[in-house]
Amino acid sequence: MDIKQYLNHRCQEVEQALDQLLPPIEGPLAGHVEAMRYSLLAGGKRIRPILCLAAAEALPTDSRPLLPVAAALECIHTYSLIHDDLPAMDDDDLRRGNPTCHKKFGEAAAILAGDGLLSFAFELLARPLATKNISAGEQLHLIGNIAAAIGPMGMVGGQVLDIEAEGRQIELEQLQQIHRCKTGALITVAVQSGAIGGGADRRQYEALTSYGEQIGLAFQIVDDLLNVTGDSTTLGKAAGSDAARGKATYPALLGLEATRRQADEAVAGAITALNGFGEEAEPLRELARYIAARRK
Ligand code: GRG
Repeated sequence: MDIKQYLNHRCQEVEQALDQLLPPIEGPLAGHVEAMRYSLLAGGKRIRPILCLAAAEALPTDSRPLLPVAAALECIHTYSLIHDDLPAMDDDDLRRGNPTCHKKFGEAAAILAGDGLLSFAFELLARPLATKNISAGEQLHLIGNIAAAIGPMGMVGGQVLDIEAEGRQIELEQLQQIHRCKTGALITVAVQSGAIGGGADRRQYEALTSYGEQIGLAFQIVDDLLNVTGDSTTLGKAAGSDAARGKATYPALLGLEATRRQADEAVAGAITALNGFGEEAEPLRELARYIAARRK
């Protein structure tokens, strides 16, 4: 299969859904909606929603009813980027090649755009899904899973640990915990959401969870590598990189060669986790390879 073609097609599907689902820019809240739409629709690889759809496809099932779930995952991801870019956090001027939300609309508007996207995501997740694969109880499980993955024990907790570790020497184990929470949890839950929405049985759910955990790890290791090699469009500006901010990274702790090896091992582990799946899981296998080979 041609992964670039697959990604383009899925990207368009997700962007169309986002555009249709988000409120229009009109009325007294036009400025607020504009700030949300500005950050959400300004590009991005859409990896998390695509992983959700590809996981459902692996089962195999019609993934289209899960588009609101996929859109919600991208709203959550974009909220995290808007807040991460704020002066109180990473203080970045550019995101996805454009001025960050606070640079364009001001700090208060950016905080509220992030809050708006986070809340809107849960509104989307609670809408009835147009599929018989998932009961109301399972949908509740899916929503609870996502809340846990992005909350104090997940993405937000990872961000707290990351900020606390700034400028300090930390061990590899602590770095792994930061990455597992800060970046890995949302990636893993994106795959799990596709699994639940696609009607996975327990064995399939566990296999897809293992896949998600390992590509989450590979994604962050590659992000660290891109920081060092300067290829990343999100963070690779030498002065703004994690290393320059005094944050620990895989290459700083392990060296470049061992870091690359860890990424390759995580991708191989992710692909092995899919052994029980057939050809329908090919997009997931290719996505794992793409995450390892990506240059931005
Ligand atoms: C502020 C609550 C809160 C959390 C922030 C995930 C996170 C925690 C911050 C993002 C900072 C960051 C850039 C982390 C490195 C890994 C990462 C998430 C990169 C950006 O994701 P991509 O590459 O970006 O999928 P695109 O633009 O393609 O969507």
